[in-house]
Amino acid sequence: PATKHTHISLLGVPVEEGAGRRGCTMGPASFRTAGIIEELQELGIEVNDLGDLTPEKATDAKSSHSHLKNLPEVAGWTRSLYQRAYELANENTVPVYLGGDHSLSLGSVAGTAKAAQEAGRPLFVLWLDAHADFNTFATTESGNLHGTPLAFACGQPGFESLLGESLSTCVDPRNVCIFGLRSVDKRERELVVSQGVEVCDMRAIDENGVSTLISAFLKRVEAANGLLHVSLDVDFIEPEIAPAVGTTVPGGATFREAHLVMEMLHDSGLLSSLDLVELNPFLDDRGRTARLMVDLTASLFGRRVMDRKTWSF
Ligand code: Z70
Ligand code: MN
Ligand code: MN
Ligand code: MN
Repeated sequence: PATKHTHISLLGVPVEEGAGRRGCTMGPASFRTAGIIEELQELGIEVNDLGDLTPEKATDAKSSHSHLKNLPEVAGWTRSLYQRAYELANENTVPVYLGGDHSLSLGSVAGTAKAAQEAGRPLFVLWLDAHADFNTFATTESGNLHGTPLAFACGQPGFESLLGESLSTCVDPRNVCIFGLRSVDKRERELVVSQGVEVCDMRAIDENGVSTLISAFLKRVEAANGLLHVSLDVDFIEPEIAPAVGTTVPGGATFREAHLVMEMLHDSGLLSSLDLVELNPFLDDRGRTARLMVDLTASLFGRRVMDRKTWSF
């Protein structure tokens, strides 16, 4: 039985300092230009645009790992969003965080996890991404903090300077599913495996199809009475159809696979919060990636061609 998402809150998080190249700061504006508000309203949903977040100053954020890029800036965004996501998780709304690069999720997942813990429900995270984003300050080779949010959320050590304190609530790595993986660093891969994260790489998707894999994950969420945070990185999708992303990896999800994932998420009624990240409008081709991301979001919130019927052959 599909839950009616009758209220959505949009929050722009124009962070770009976590990525290796500039441009994601224009993401929230591009989502709005591509019609995200109107397309969701069209589905009968009440949409509240909260505008764009302002980052805190976090000049105290320092690390002995000197290759980390823009740590004080990313820490400022993280602290601001951590607080805001915590508040929104306690409201009767589905927050949609418009990125911004994937370092946005350092704040959105942590704040959501804190609220879930207080509500006495486990938080599940579906990470739709070509990458694992499970590097720590010690393992990152690039120093780009958008490669770290899942490790932070799952309580890996060494992130204290981000919040200025340790994370009080972590996500159980066994409740995380990385879906669409096709690029992972060596030490990052070891961490993902040792932490028991569920990984559906592209081979698993080719062999089983998205439907079987997503169903199995959603069943686990439902059985645990869990809350579900979905983090959609543009690079989950095949770059030929979604070029507006800094780190393209060939062999991504097709148009139809991506929509099917969204439709299944909608029908499950389990979604409680969403990140739309890594859209770099500076690299887009006449807005096509922004429009695709808006269309996928509409599928996630109930747009469909026909009402679903059960086939009996
Ligand atoms: C690599 C790193 C990454 C997104 C690239 C890549 C990480 N593992 N994440 N694009 N969204 O730099 O840590
Ligand atoms: Mn709902
Ligand atoms: Mn990512
Ligand atoms: Mn990625």
